[in-house]
This record gives sequence, C-alpha cells and structure tokens, in this order.
Amino acid sequence: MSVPPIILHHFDQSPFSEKIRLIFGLKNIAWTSVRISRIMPRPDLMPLTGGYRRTPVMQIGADIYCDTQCIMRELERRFPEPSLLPRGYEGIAWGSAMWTDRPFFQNTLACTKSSSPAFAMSTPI
Ligand SMILES: N[C@@H](CCC(=O)N[C@@H](CS)C(=O)NCC(=O)O)C(=O)O
Repeated sequence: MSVPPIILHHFDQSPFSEKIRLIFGLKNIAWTSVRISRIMPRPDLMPLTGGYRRTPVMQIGADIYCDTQCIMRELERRFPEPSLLPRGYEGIAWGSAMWTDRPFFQNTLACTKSSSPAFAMSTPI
C-alpha cells in the first residue's frame, strides 16, 4: 500500500506555517503544498477541518492535523531522525514551545503592532 503524500495547507506569510516548512527542511521530508487564502472564507478547507480557522493545517490521506504542536508531534513520530527535541529534555522543549507559541508570540505581536507608526497614528492615547 502506498503512503499518502504529506500536504500542508498554508500561506506564504504565515509564521506558524514557516515553522512547519522549516521542520520539513530539517527532517528532509517530501511534502506537497496547498496555498490557501490568508483570510476567510476557505470553502475547500473548512469541510476538512470541521471549522478550524487557523493556519497551517497538515493532511496525510484522510487524517487532518490542526495546530503546529499537533503537526510537530506527528512529524516527530513518523520521522524521528533527526529529532527536534534534545534527548532527555523533551518535556522542557514541549513546555517552552507552548510558551513561545502562545503568550510570547501574542505579546510580541501586540508590541510590534503598537510600536508601528501606522498604529500609533490611528490609535488615540
Ligand atoms: N496555535 C496555532 C496558532 C496558529 C495561528 O495562529 N496561525 C495564524 C496564522 S500564522 C492564524 O491562523 N491566525 C488567524 C486566527 O487566529 O484566526 C498553531 O500553533 O498552529
């Protein structure tokens, strides 16, 4: 039985998609690209994800993986070498990934936006 291709539904400017594209490169994984719209609606993708709105989404056959942490786990399971995680410190690596992907990312985004001239001009103090 042939192995279904790994398909990433993504758009170029998405930093979370870039994380997965980098992992494909690091692990030398062959993948196929489906470019999706940056904004809704995404009528072809929604039926696959059951309404999950974020980017990227990975598809392998009939299996759909939403959220880059979930995607990373599956890629690590299928392609363990080279590992993305320092051996013996996997827990701290997953924990810090959770921190960088959520509060750190959100707060950095907020700071970047609030310090941009366009934001400063349009936002009353
Ligand atoms: N926790 C998600 C975050 C993904 C995410 O926020 N992606 C951005 C694009 S880079 C997005 O879809 N933003 C639109 C939204 O949050 O509705 C992951 O790790 O995949």
